[in-house]
Amino acid sequence: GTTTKPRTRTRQKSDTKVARPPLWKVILLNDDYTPREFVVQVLKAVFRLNESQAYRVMMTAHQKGACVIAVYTRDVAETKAKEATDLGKMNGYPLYFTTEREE
Ligand code: NFA
Repeated sequence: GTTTKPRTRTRQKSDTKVARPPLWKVILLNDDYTPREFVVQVLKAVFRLNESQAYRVMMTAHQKGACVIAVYTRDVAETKAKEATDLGKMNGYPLYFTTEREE
């Protein structure tokens, strides 16, 4: 006879979960040689920080050894860390940015 197609229940809006990608921190490490003003310029150029944000991040790394700049998806975090580190290298400085997965 006539067959009917099994039908799963309509998904309710209340069942919907949006997947958020893991976030990665970009961290500025202190060193003894890179000029403070150069660090500030790199933070403004690569991470789009304004002058006061960049100055505070630079001084925190200077005083504490490291400072989280911002969080991004893994690809963006790794690309920005490399671009910023390369800007230091191109200018003869040991400036270093690393990435770390957020908990
Ligand atoms: N410590 C560096 C100096 O005294 C400045 C600096 C800050 C370098 C933050 C790297 C990161 N010139």
